[in-house]
Amino acid sequence: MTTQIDISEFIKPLVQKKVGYAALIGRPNSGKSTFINALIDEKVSAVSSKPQTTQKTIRGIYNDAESQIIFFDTPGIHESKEELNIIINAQAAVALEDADVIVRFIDISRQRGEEEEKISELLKWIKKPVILVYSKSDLKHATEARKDAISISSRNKNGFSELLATIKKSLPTGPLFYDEDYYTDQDMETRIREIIREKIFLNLGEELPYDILVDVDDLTEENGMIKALVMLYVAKDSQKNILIGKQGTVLQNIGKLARIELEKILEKKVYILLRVKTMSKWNKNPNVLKKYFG
Ligand SMILES: Nc1nc2c(ncn2[C@@H]2O[C@H](COP(=O)(O)OP(=O)(O)OP(=O)(O)O)[C@@H](O)[C@H]2O)c(=O)[nH]1
Ligand SMILES: [Mg+2]
Repeated sequence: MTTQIDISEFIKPLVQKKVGYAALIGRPNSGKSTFINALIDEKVSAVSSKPQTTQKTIRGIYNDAESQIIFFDTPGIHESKEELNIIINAQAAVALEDADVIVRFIDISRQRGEEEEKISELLKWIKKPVILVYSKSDLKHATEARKDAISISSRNKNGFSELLATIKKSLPTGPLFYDEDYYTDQDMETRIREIIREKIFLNLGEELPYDILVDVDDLTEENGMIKALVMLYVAKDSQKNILIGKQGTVLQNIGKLARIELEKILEKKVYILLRVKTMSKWNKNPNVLKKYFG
Protein backbone atom coordinates (compact mmCIF):
# COMPACT_ATOMS: atom_id res chain seq x y z
CA MET A 1 0.00 0.00 0.00
CA THR A 2 1.38 3.42 -0.87
CA THR A 3 0.90 6.42 1.37
CA GLN A 4 0.07 9.74 -0.23
CA ILE A 5 2.18 12.60 1.11
CA ASP A 6 1.19 16.18 0.48
CA ILE A 7 4.59 17.67 -0.31
CA SER A 8 3.26 21.23 -0.44
CA GLU A 9 3.40 21.33 3.36
CA PHE A 10 7.13 20.63 3.24
CA ILE A 11 7.80 23.12 0.49
CA LYS A 12 5.91 26.00 2.15
CA PRO A 13 8.70 27.19 4.46
CA LEU A 14 11.08 27.13 1.54
CA VAL A 15 9.07 29.51 -0.62
CA GLN A 16 11.24 32.55 -1.11
CA LYS A 17 9.86 35.75 -2.53
CA LYS A 18 10.50 39.44 -2.33
CA VAL A 19 8.96 40.05 1.08
CA GLY A 20 8.86 43.18 3.17
CA TYR A 21 7.19 46.34 4.42
CA ALA A 22 6.35 49.45 2.44
CA ALA A 23 5.07 52.53 4.29
CA LEU A 24 2.83 54.96 2.43
CA ILE A 25 3.31 58.49 3.59
CA GLY A 26 1.88 61.78 2.43
CA ARG A 27 -0.24 64.73 3.44
CA PRO A 28 -3.86 64.06 4.39
CA ASN A 29 -6.17 63.35 1.47
CA SER A 30 -3.40 62.45 -0.96
CA GLY A 31 -4.98 59.10 -1.80
CA LYS A 32 -2.97 56.61 0.28
CA SER A 33 -5.93 54.58 1.54
CA THR A 34 -7.63 54.60 -1.85
CA PHE A 35 -4.46 53.17 -3.38
CA ILE A 36 -4.29 50.27 -0.90
CA ASN A 37 -7.94 49.40 -1.45
CA ALA A 38 -7.57 49.56 -5.24
CA LEU A 39 -4.38 47.50 -5.27
CA ILE A 40 -5.64 44.77 -2.99
CA ASP A 41 -9.14 44.97 -4.44
CA GLU A 42 -10.67 44.87 -0.98
CA LYS A 43 -11.84 47.56 1.40
CA VAL A 44 -8.98 47.56 3.87
CA SER A 45 -8.84 51.21 4.81
CA ALA A 46 -11.40 53.97 5.24
CA VAL A 47 -11.57 56.63 2.53
CA SER A 48 -13.27 60.02 2.45
CA SER A 49 -12.87 63.40 0.84
CA LYS A 50 -11.96 64.85 4.24
CA PRO A 51 -8.37 65.03 5.41
CA GLN A 52 -7.14 62.76 8.21
CA THR A 53 -9.61 60.00 7.59
CA THR A 54 -6.96 57.47 8.59
CA GLN A 55 -6.07 57.83 12.26
CA LYS A 56 -4.17 54.65 12.90
CA THR A 57 -1.78 52.81 10.66
CA ILE A 58 -3.53 50.03 8.77
CA ARG A 59 -1.82 47.08 7.15
CA GLY A 60 -2.82 45.84 3.74
CA ILE A 61 -1.09 42.75 2.39
CA TYR A 62 -0.42 42.43 -1.32
CA ASN A 63 0.56 39.08 -2.85
CA ASP A 64 1.65 38.10 -6.31
CA ALA A 65 3.74 35.34 -7.87
CA GLU A 66 7.03 36.88 -6.89
CA SER A 67 6.35 39.03 -3.84
CA GLN A 68 4.49 39.71 -0.63
CA ILE A 69 4.36 43.40 0.24
CA ILE A 70 2.90 44.51 3.54
CA PHE A 71 1.76 48.09 3.09
CA PHE A 72 1.44 50.44 6.04
CA ASP A 73 -1.30 52.94 5.28
CA THR A 74 -0.36 55.76 7.61
CA PRO A 75 -2.40 58.76 8.72
CA GLY A 76 -1.66 61.89 6.68
CA ILE A 77 1.06 64.06 8.17
CA HIS A 78 -0.03 67.61 8.83
CA GLU A 79 0.65 70.74 10.81
CA SER A 80 -1.19 70.94 14.11
CA LYS A 81 -0.52 71.36 17.77
CA GLU A 82 -3.65 69.51 18.87
CA GLU A 83 -2.93 66.53 21.11
CA LEU A 84 -4.78 64.04 18.94
CA ASN A 85 -3.03 65.23 15.80
CA ILE A 86 0.38 64.97 17.36
CA ILE A 87 -0.37 61.34 18.20
CA ILE A 88 -1.65 60.74 14.69
CA ASN A 89 1.55 62.12 13.18
CA ALA A 90 3.57 59.93 15.51
CA GLN A 91 1.71 56.86 14.20
CA ALA A 92 3.00 57.64 10.73
CA ALA A 93 6.54 58.23 11.97
CA VAL A 94 6.62 54.83 13.72
CA ALA A 95 5.54 53.09 10.52
CA LEU A 96 8.50 54.65 8.74
CA GLU A 97 10.86 53.10 11.25
CA ASP A 98 9.45 49.64 10.59
CA ALA A 99 9.44 49.87 6.80
CA ASP A 100 11.94 48.52 4.27
CA VAL A 101 10.92 51.14 1.77
CA ILE A 102 8.91 54.36 1.92
CA VAL A 103 6.41 55.39 -0.73
CA ARG A 104 5.78 59.11 -0.58
CA PHE A 105 2.52 60.32 -2.09
CA ILE A 106 2.30 63.78 -3.59
CA ASP A 107 -1.15 64.82 -4.72
CA ILE A 108 -0.66 66.52 -8.08
CA SER A 109 -4.24 67.74 -8.20
CA ARG A 110 -3.50 70.31 -5.47
CA GLN A 111 -0.94 73.00 -4.77
CA ARG A 112 1.81 71.70 -2.57
CA GLY A 113 1.02 72.55 1.02
CA GLU A 114 3.19 73.28 4.02
CA GLU A 115 2.83 69.65 5.00
CA GLU A 116 5.22 68.67 2.21
CA GLU A 117 7.99 70.54 4.00
CA LYS A 118 7.22 68.72 7.19
CA ILE A 119 7.34 65.36 5.45
CA SER A 120 10.64 66.20 3.75
CA GLU A 121 12.02 67.15 7.13
CA LEU A 122 10.87 63.86 8.67
CA LEU A 123 12.31 61.79 5.82
CA LYS A 124 15.73 63.39 6.24
CA TRP A 125 16.10 61.46 9.46
CA ILE A 126 15.12 58.14 8.02
CA LYS A 127 17.79 56.45 5.99
CA LYS A 128 15.63 54.29 3.81
CA PRO A 129 14.86 54.21 0.12
CA VAL A 130 12.05 56.64 -0.76
CA ILE A 131 9.93 56.20 -3.87
CA LEU A 132 8.19 59.34 -5.00
CA VAL A 133 4.65 58.92 -6.29
CA TYR A 134 2.41 61.50 -7.93
CA SER A 135 -1.11 60.44 -7.08
CA LYS A 136 -4.45 61.19 -8.79
CA SER A 137 -2.86 61.45 -12.22
CA ASP A 138 -6.34 61.15 -13.75
CA LEU A 139 -7.19 64.60 -12.39
CA LYS A 140 -4.35 66.56 -13.84
CA HIS A 141 -2.21 65.63 -16.78
CA ALA A 142 1.16 64.96 -15.36
CA THR A 143 2.44 68.46 -15.96
CA GLU A 144 4.58 68.01 -12.91
CA ALA A 145 5.88 64.64 -14.04
CA ARG A 146 9.55 64.15 -13.36
CA LYS A 147 11.87 61.27 -14.02
CA ASP A 148 12.30 60.51 -10.32
CA ALA A 149 8.57 60.05 -9.69
CA ILE A 150 5.98 57.48 -10.70
CA SER A 151 2.52 58.79 -11.62
CA ILE A 152 -0.41 56.69 -10.47
CA SER A 153 -4.16 56.87 -10.54
CA SER A 154 -6.11 54.67 -8.16
CA ARG A 155 -9.29 55.59 -9.99
CA ASN A 156 -8.21 53.79 -13.14
CA LYS A 157 -5.37 51.71 -11.67
CA ASN A 158 -2.69 53.34 -13.78
CA GLY A 159 0.96 53.15 -12.84
CA PHE A 160 0.50 50.30 -10.37
CA SER A 161 2.81 47.80 -12.07
CA GLU A 162 5.63 50.32 -12.36
CA LEU A 163 5.24 51.24 -8.70
CA LEU A 164 5.15 47.60 -7.58
CA ALA A 165 8.24 46.75 -9.62
CA THR A 166 10.11 49.66 -8.04
CA ILE A 167 9.05 48.67 -4.51
CA LYS A 168 10.15 45.07 -5.08
CA LYS A 169 13.68 46.23 -5.92
CA SER A 170 14.04 47.48 -2.34
CA LEU A 171 12.73 44.35 -0.65
CA PRO A 172 14.81 41.47 0.68
CA THR A 173 14.22 37.91 -0.47
CA GLY A 174 12.88 35.58 2.19
CA PRO A 175 10.01 33.43 3.41
CA LEU A 176 6.45 34.79 3.51
CA PHE A 177 5.30 36.65 6.64
CA TYR A 178 1.60 35.95 6.13
CA ASP A 179 -0.45 33.22 4.59
CA GLU A 180 -1.32 34.28 1.05
CA ASP A 181 -5.06 34.25 1.83
CA TYR A 182 -4.70 37.25 4.15
CA TYR A 183 -5.05 40.76 2.80
CA THR A 184 -5.06 42.55 6.14
CA ASP A 185 -4.05 41.80 9.70
CA GLN A 186 -6.89 43.81 11.23
CA ASP A 187 -9.18 41.99 13.62
CA MET A 188 -12.94 42.15 13.24
CA GLU A 189 -13.31 44.88 15.84
CA THR A 190 -10.91 47.16 13.99
CA ARG A 191 -12.63 46.55 10.68
CA ILE A 192 -16.03 47.36 12.15
CA ARG A 193 -14.67 50.52 13.75
CA GLU A 194 -12.98 51.68 10.56
CA ILE A 195 -16.05 51.19 8.39
CA ILE A 196 -18.25 53.02 10.90
CA ARG A 197 -15.71 55.86 11.04
CA GLU A 198 -15.77 56.08 7.28
CA LYS A 199 -19.56 56.35 7.23
CA ILE A 200 -19.39 59.06 9.90
CA PHE A 201 -16.98 61.00 7.70
CA LEU A 202 -19.29 60.59 4.74
CA ASN A 203 -22.44 61.64 6.57
CA LEU A 204 -21.38 64.57 8.69
CA GLY A 205 -20.05 68.08 8.03
CA GLU A 206 -16.49 69.25 8.11
CA GLU A 207 -15.43 69.27 11.75
CA LEU A 208 -17.60 66.91 13.73
CA PRO A 209 -16.18 63.54 12.52
CA TYR A 210 -12.85 64.32 14.17
CA ASP A 211 -14.58 64.74 17.50
CA ILE A 212 -16.21 61.32 17.42
CA LEU A 213 -14.51 58.35 19.02
CA VAL A 214 -15.76 54.99 17.82
CA ASP A 215 -15.45 52.14 20.29
CA VAL A 216 -16.72 48.60 19.77
CA ASP A 217 -18.03 47.82 23.24
CA ASP A 218 -19.32 44.33 22.69
CA LEU A 219 -18.89 41.90 19.84
CA THR A 220 -20.50 38.49 19.56
CA GLU A 221 -21.08 35.95 16.83
CA GLU A 222 -24.01 33.60 17.04
CA ASN A 223 -25.50 31.37 14.36
CA GLY A 224 -23.40 33.08 11.71
CA MET A 225 -24.56 36.55 12.73
CA ILE A 226 -22.20 39.21 14.04
CA LYS A 227 -23.64 41.53 16.65
CA ALA A 228 -21.77 44.68 17.61
CA LEU A 229 -22.63 47.22 20.26
CA VAL A 230 -20.75 50.34 19.25
CA MET A 231 -20.33 53.47 21.32
CA LEU A 232 -19.93 56.78 19.53
CA TYR A 233 -18.41 59.25 21.96
CA VAL A 234 -18.74 62.93 21.19
CA ALA A 235 -16.47 65.52 22.81
CA LYS A 236 -19.30 67.84 23.91
CA ASP A 237 -23.02 67.55 24.56
CA SER A 238 -24.07 69.90 21.77
CA GLN A 239 -22.65 67.46 19.20
CA LYS A 240 -25.01 64.68 20.20
CA ASN A 241 -28.04 66.00 18.36
CA ILE A 242 -26.12 66.65 15.18
CA LEU A 243 -24.79 63.11 15.13
CA ILE A 244 -28.21 61.64 15.84
CA GLY A 245 -30.01 63.94 13.38
CA LYS A 246 -33.69 64.76 13.14
CA GLN A 247 -35.65 61.73 14.35
CA GLY A 248 -32.42 59.75 14.36
CA THR A 249 -32.00 59.86 10.60
CA VAL A 250 -28.27 60.62 10.50
CA LEU A 251 -27.38 57.90 12.97
CA GLN A 252 -29.64 55.40 11.24
CA ASN A 253 -28.02 56.13 7.92
CA ILE A 254 -24.51 55.67 9.34
CA GLY A 255 -25.56 52.33 10.85
CA LYS A 256 -27.26 51.16 7.70
CA LEU A 257 -24.39 52.01 5.34
CA ALA A 258 -21.88 50.43 7.71
CA ARG A 259 -23.96 47.26 8.00
CA ILE A 260 -24.36 46.87 4.24
CA GLU A 261 -20.64 47.26 3.65
CA LEU A 262 -19.60 45.04 6.55
CA GLU A 263 -21.91 42.27 5.40
CA LYS A 264 -20.13 42.35 2.06
CA ILE A 265 -16.66 42.40 3.59
CA LEU A 266 -17.24 39.80 6.30
CA GLU A 267 -19.64 37.67 4.24
CA LYS A 268 -21.91 37.32 7.24
CA LYS A 269 -25.07 38.89 8.58
CA VAL A 270 -24.21 41.89 10.71
CA TYR A 271 -26.28 43.69 13.32
CA ILE A 272 -24.97 47.00 14.62
CA LEU A 273 -26.36 48.85 17.59
CA LEU A 274 -25.03 52.41 17.76
CA ARG A 275 -25.16 54.34 21.04
CA VAL A 276 -24.20 57.99 21.36
CA LYS A 277 -22.63 59.30 24.54
CA THR A 278 -20.68 62.36 25.61
CA MET A 279 -17.14 61.90 26.84
CA SER A 280 -16.26 65.47 27.58
CA LYS A 281 -13.10 66.62 25.75
CA TRP A 282 -11.97 63.02 25.14
CA ASN A 283 -9.63 64.28 22.42
CA LYS A 284 -7.67 66.26 24.99
CA ASN A 285 -7.55 63.55 27.61
CA PRO A 286 -4.14 61.84 27.67
CA ASN A 287 -5.52 58.62 29.18
CA VAL A 288 -8.17 58.25 26.52
CA LEU A 289 -5.71 59.08 23.75
CA LYS A 290 -3.26 56.52 25.09
CA LYS A 291 -5.93 53.85 25.31
CA TYR A 292 -7.26 54.29 21.79
CA PHE A 293 -4.31 55.58 19.82
CA GLY A 294 -1.29 54.87 22.01
N1 LIG B 1 -9.69 61.31 -8.99
C1 LIG B 1 -9.06 60.61 -8.07
N2 LIG B 1 -9.39 60.75 -6.77
C2 LIG B 1 -8.72 60.02 -5.86
C3 LIG B 1 -7.68 59.12 -6.23
N3 LIG B 1 -7.18 58.56 -5.09
C4 LIG B 1 -7.90 59.07 -4.09
N4 LIG B 1 -8.82 59.95 -4.51
C5 LIG B 1 -9.79 60.72 -3.69
O1 LIG B 1 -9.06 61.51 -2.75
C6 LIG B 1 -9.75 61.59 -1.50
C7 LIG B 1 -8.83 61.19 -0.35
O2 LIG B 1 -8.50 59.84 -0.48
P1 LIG B 1 -7.92 58.97 0.74
O3 LIG B 1 -7.51 57.67 0.14
O4 LIG B 1 -8.87 58.96 1.87
O5 LIG B 1 -6.63 59.84 1.12
P2 LIG B 1 -5.57 59.54 2.30
O6 LIG B 1 -4.23 59.97 1.78
O7 LIG B 1 -5.68 58.16 2.79
O8 LIG B 1 -6.06 60.57 3.40
P3 LIG B 1 -5.82 60.55 5.02
O9 LIG B 1 -6.28 59.24 5.53
O10 LIG B 1 -6.63 61.68 5.45
O11 LIG B 1 -4.35 60.78 5.21
C8 LIG B 1 -10.98 60.70 -1.64
O12 LIG B 1 -12.08 61.53 -1.95
C9 LIG B 1 -10.64 59.80 -2.81
O13 LIG B 1 -11.78 59.35 -3.52
C10 LIG B 1 -7.35 58.99 -7.64
O14 LIG B 1 -6.46 58.25 -8.07
N5 LIG B 1 -8.07 59.77 -8.49
MG1 LIG C 1 -6.14 57.43 4.68
